[in-house]
Amino acid sequence: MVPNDSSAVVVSLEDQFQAKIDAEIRIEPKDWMPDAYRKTLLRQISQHAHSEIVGMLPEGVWITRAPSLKRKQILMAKVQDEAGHGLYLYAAAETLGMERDEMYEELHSGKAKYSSIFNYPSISWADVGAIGWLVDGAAILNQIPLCRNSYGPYARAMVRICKEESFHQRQGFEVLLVLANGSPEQRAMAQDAVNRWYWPSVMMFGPSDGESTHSEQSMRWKIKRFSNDELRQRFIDMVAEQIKVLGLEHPDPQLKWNEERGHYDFGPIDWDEFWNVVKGNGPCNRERLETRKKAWDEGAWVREAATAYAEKKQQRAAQTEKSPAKAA
Ligand code: BYC
Repeated sequence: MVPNDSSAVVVSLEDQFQAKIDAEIRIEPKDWMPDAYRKTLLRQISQHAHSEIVGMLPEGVWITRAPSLKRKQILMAKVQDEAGHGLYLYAAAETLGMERDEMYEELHSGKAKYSSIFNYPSISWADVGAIGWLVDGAAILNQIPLCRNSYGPYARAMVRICKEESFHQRQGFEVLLVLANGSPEQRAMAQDAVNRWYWPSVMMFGPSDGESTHSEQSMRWKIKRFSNDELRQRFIDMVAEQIKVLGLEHPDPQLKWNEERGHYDFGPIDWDEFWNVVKGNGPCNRERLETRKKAWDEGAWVREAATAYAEKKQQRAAQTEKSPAKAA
């Protein structure tokens, strides 16, 4: 029997959509997609874009205080890369039908989230090293699987982002390596930064699988390829080995290799701290949003000038088309 009610037609479209996902066929902007898929992607991609833009702030404050011209150049390039990542991601989110201004409005009003990690202060030069090594290191582990996510524009944006994150992690590690092998004060500074950034980086992967509201559906849609806890474990295993090269103490006294699991066991994660930061009560949440809003307000004249220039160019082009001889 041919289904004659519209809900049956939608169900069949959803089946076809899931079959495409299961066959690893990418979904492109003009393809049919369930509204919930579009909403989930918009939420995740816009949050990701906001994280890149807000993420420029903790390191950005060290550009003027970098210890040498070379360090300043490297840090400036890294922070600019993060701005670029934000722009690719906003562009990917726009393909799902939301205007960029609306996304900014959601960030500025506190409606949209961004990564919890950027609500911690960067109080010494060693923090630049710890952010590069730990935060970008966590980001790479989370983002490499995103290069294979089911939505074309998001997956393609992630390829370049991952290449750049890889350079970021190395520069952070190298900053810490120099400090860890420097004077006792420099070594202490490196240890202190690693102690402060380690647990917030472990939390970056999101709530544990049992508490993760979106994971199950996002894995079915192949937006996520691994669960929050799987990626977190990879990060813990990676850091446990790399910290040996730095010769610093591991911030988790309960960290222990588990032969049977083939992974490191680790101490308890302070989930109260995580949710407190996510809800807007971390050490720098208010400061970060105020800085972004101020940058938006103060940049109004640049947006107006760019719009006026684009209009003028369009008018000139239209005139040339109408009367080429006069325009020449
Ligand atoms: N912070 O169901 P769940 C960078 C929220 S920036 C805040 O597991 P999902 C860099 C989550 O949104 C890289 N909130 O969610 C830049 C959800 O709340 P809503 C940033 C978090 O989406 C500059 C609720 O908790 N990377 O690399 O399935 C300098 C339940 O969670 C967090 C990305 O954005 C958090 N950490 O999984 C240096 C990667 N975690 O939305 C470096 C893309 C969870 O229902 N995003 N929440 O209100 C993802 O991969 C996923 O969205 C997550 C969370 C793994 C983060």
